[in-house]
Amino acid sequence: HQTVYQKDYSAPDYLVETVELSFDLDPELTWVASRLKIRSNYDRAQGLRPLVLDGEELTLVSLKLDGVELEPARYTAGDGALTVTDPPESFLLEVTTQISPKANSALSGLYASGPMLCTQCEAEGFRRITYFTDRPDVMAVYTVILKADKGSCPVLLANGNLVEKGDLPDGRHFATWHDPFKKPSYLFAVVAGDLVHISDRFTTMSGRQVNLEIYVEEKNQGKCDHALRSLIEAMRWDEEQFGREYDLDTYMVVAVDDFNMGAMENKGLNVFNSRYVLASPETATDDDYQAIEEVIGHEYFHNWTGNRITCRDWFQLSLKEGLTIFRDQEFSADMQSRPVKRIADVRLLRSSQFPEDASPLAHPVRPDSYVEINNFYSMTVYHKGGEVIRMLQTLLGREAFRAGMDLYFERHDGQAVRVDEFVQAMADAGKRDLSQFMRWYNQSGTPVLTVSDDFDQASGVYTLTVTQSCPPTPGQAEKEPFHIPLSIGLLNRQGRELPLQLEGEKSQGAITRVLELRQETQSFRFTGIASKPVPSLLRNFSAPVKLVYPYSQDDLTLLMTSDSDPFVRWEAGQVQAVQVIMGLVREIQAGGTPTVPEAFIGSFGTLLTDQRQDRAFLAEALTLPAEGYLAEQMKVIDPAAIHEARELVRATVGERLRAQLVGARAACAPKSPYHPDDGLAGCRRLKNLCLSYLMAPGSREAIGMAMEQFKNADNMTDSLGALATLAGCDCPEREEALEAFYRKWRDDRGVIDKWFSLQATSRLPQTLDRVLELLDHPDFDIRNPNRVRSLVGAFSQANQVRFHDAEGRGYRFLGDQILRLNGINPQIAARMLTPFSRWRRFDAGRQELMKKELERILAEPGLARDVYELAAKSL
Ligand code: B3K
Ligand code: ZN
Repeated sequence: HQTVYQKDYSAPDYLVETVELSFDLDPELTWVASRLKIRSNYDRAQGLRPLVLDGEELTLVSLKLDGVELEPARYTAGDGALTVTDPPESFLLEVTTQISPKANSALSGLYASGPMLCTQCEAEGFRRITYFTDRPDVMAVYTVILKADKGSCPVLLANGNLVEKGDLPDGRHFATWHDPFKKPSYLFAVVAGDLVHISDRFTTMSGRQVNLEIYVEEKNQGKCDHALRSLIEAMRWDEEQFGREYDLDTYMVVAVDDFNMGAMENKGLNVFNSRYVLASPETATDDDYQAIEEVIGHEYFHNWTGNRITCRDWFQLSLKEGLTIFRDQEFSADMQSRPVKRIADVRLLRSSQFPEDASPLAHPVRPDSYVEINNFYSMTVYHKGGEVIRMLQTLLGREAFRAGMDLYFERHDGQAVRVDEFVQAMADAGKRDLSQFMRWYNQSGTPVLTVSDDFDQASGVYTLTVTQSCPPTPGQAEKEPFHIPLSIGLLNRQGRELPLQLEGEKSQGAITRVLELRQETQSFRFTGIASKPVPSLLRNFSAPVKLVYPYSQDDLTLLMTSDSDPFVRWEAGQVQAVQVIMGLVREIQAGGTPTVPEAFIGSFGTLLTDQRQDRAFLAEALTLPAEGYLAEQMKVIDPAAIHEARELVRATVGERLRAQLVGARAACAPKSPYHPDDGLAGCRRLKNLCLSYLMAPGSREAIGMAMEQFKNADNMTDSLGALATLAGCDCPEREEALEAFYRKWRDDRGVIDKWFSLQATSRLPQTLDRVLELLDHPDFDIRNPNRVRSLVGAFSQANQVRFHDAEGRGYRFLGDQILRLNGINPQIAARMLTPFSRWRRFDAGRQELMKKELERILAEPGLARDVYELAAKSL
């Protein structure tokens, strides 16, 4: 397997101007005829270069150059490429190939999903459809003719605008589509099948009418309203916030059941994993509704950040992904509670990206090399990439940031560019030197900020000293200092915010300021301070870093109750909880009898009964740090002790604060029937959180409450909230509820996915046995990525204590499944490998066992590139 390096980039030798594709669609055997207008893009005086087109899993039927069948001596086909040895300066190439959609279990290229055929081309799937220069800097105008059986495939869709459709002999029909915008091949899409659609219209800011259409299988017609509403919200938001207007007459979204990731932003024809489209109150939770809004927004925003301006090469992936993540985060923040959204995003970053950045798979936001590009659609490229954009906004201020965005669109519309062009637009608009800031794109690892302070009573000067460091990561032993925005405030002991005046400044300062760190160590002297303040650091999580400051319990309580920044208020509570749980872990490891400190129960109770706080925020504040996040705090991870300690806290809270929890739960009981947009999602979250605390000690009374909620729920949020607690409870009601749930929902794929994951994430000791049984369940399907994620993924990534079984049975299970998936769907197989990449963080016994699995995987003959790369780099 070959490594591709960023430094080896060179411009394409040949450009394709127009593409005409004709598909004779059939699940067993599809014919693809392509006509490419090609011209050279290099200095022919320096010697002639061959035309090399990418192609995989294709059967070549015929090949013509300027209308003449090409002699065998003038080309070679095979080994991933079609090479034409001596093409003229510009010419027409006609290639006919055959492909087999039904045999395509990798779900890349053209494949069958239920009653339809659909495509996935990013990153390199187009070459599995036809021979092409399958790289994002070759942009062309496409015309596509689709022909298929009219009975089984009444709907025929491709990018752009419908030009013509009509009937053909033998019960077949055709449709012709034309996309006027130049695009890279990865944005190409085709869908054909027996589908219905719901539609609406949107009038853009300049008064153009756009048809919005969502295509689904007929049985799902009633589950599209939320996706359609979200699309309209997203279109309006992008006009208002960024002045971006949609550019085609139609915007189509298709929901498919078999999909490797969340969704795909193909020009004018998004293809979505059905879990990010379909929703009804009975079948979707509040979280599902939110995720749909987010992903619909994300793919829509790509139309400008990704499609109109795309990436020059795949090393620049974060150019579109980091930026679009940032845009979808901002969109969601505007649609719901901004602080709660920020907290959720930070939770995700810390629980998934920080561990990646500390693992053998750590890579910069802009990687230097890859073996398989699909492995780099990572938390780092996406979510750390999003934080990098957010830091630019924090450094420049909202106004200059917006001006930078405008400048970027103005300069580069229609181009394939690098991250450098984006940052340059920001630097120019903000009149700033961002050269040091580029290190965020080129250096991997999570920086650590160590803060110390000093107060001088006599002069009234408070000094904050910040030291930055970054641990070594693969290929990067030493790091240069980053340019970091550190947003801070200062509170006096009464919880009042102090004006921040740096030494030498005349005017009175604001109460929040962004300090800019550029050196390894920097000091900031604040004047006019009467007594030693408590620093409120990293407000709104202004940079993706770890912060070290020796907060006392009193400091944390003050920040929790008084800080003006909601993120810092939340974080202070999390730091307190981490300290408490880690204390218990140490006691457990020492063989003692741990008890939860009174003070912690006390402050938990105060928060629980605090009427001033917004319910959604309260639910976040009362949620204990996840086992995975706690693991990050340990030098050598002890999954059993972490689980025991965290459960002890939950059970103690459940017992000691029973009355308050019952009260808070009752106060959140709905007074009207469920509606996803009723603004009560935070209330439901808090209610279900209270139930889970009440269930932690496992009392009969609590089980009764859970069963009652399960039976009477009029929506999936409440039903699943109750069922999740029951799935974790060793009681007869557990089977009863799981069984009833299954019988009720057996025909709904999305809900059955939830049923699989609930069981896979149960902390009960017999979970692995149950997971093994579920592998043989008639509804388990190793070819369906959602099902694999809901069982294999959920168990290995969201059930730390059971996956890390000390005997290694969890590891063996995962190793088996990865090897099974390797031959079916390499992308999904590779995704499942993540838990093994963290093997060095555990004790010697577990290390040995995980290493053995990685070695077993690497020894497999015919290992896919995707799996090989991750397994090899992990070892
Ligand atoms: N751009 C796609 C991801 C494609 C992943 C290819 N392995 C979805 C998105 O980020 O919007
Ligand atoms: Zn994206």
